Amino acid sequence: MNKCLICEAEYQSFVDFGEMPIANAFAKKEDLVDEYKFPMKMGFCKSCKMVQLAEQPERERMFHENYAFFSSTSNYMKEHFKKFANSVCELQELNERSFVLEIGSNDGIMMQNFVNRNIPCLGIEPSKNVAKVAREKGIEVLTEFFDLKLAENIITKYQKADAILSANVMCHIPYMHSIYDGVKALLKDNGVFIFEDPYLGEVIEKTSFDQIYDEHVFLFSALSVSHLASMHGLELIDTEFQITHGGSMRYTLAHKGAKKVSNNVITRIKNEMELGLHTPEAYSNFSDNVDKIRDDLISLLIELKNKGKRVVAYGATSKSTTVANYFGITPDLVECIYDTTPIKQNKLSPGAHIPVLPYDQFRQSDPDYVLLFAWNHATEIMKKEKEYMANNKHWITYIPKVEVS
Ligand code: DWN
Ligand code: SAH
Repeated sequence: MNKCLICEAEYQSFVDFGEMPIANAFAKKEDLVDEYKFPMKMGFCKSCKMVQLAEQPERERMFHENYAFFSSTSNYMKEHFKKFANSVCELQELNERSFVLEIGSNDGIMMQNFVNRNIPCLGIEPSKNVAKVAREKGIEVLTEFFDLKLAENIITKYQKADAILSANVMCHIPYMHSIYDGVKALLKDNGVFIFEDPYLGEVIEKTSFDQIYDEHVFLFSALSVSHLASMHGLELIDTEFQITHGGSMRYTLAHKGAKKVSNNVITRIKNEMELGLHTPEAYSNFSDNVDKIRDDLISLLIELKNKGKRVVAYGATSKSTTVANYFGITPDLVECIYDTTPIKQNKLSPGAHIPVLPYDQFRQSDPDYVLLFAWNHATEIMKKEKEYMANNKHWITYIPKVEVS
């Protein structure tokens, strides 16, 4: 039995991936001594409806001065965050006297849009290397972990916020009560807290099990977010589905009673209840569904190897650490992974030790098959590679099922 991070009730896990490495711990061969691993299991708390990791490595092991994920590697995501920022400007009628805060601002992909519009803003980003890139774009960043204590310091040194934003960060933080207390203290009376994260409903429906890795301690739903908000005098007032990261949800919260609750919150929760996301039954087949994808993909890779076909991978994602390690994909099945991120290149992938090579070499590699680890960017990547792949090469994808195209 595990103890819920939100309500402290006991709950059981529904999927067990065994020992997993840190998803972004790309390393040189000589540095691969005593690779850190932790037992990765995900469970569902019946009491507060939160889906969560039973155990998570300490935060400094994951977020530090060599953090390997830089948000601006996707042009689509740059556009996405520009639209996100514009929608906040409109919703809150922001101007030069407003104040916007982003929790987990990474390389400034979202904040740069506020800077461009002369709207005062502050990023919070504990990973120093990515924060440095944001600062070079003229964005003010505090290189600290956000929590209640930091929120109190920000109120003293700056001002309360018209909007607190966060994308793909809330689901990384186990100490949610300190975060929500901090947000509650920092928000102006009419302020909004808007965050988005991979959506539980999509993960269950598509069996996108690779959204589960060390950094992702929670998979949220409107059900679990509305409950958590109500524990802190906040209220879920809007939800909006996003296609990013394989299916995400944007949640808007405000002080309780301060703003009108949109009808779609009620519809969303009703829909989640119809899907049964509030009951253990919704999670009972998940593990078997993952194993079916594993069996199909491994059979395909072995068959291709036996036929003498060359398979490489595309995108050294955090998600691929779960896929490669749980499925047992080794370099004899997939030669290498091509990726545009310099800090990952010429290193080995965590646990599975597949070489990561600079993307520039992809076009000369001439493989027969390309396993798309960055499946969430399929539209952007497949468009970019259309001509090259037309030359008798095939994509392999595996969410929601194994497909060759
Ligand atoms: O939640 C998180 C999300 C926002 O980003 C973090 N915990 C970590 C990270 O997860 P991820 O590593 O699974 O994210 P992506 O965006 O799926 O990673 C894409 C990878 O593929 C990057 O390493 C960049 C690379 N890439 C590429 O080589 N060529 C990406 C694109 C779009 C490309 O064209
Ligand atoms: N918002 C970006 C980055 C997501 S990656 C995007 O959507 O692309 C997750 C980020 O959260 C990392 O940059 C990590 O350093 C940051 N992070 C983790 N814990 C945090 C905390 N307690 N406070 C602020 N940022 C945090």
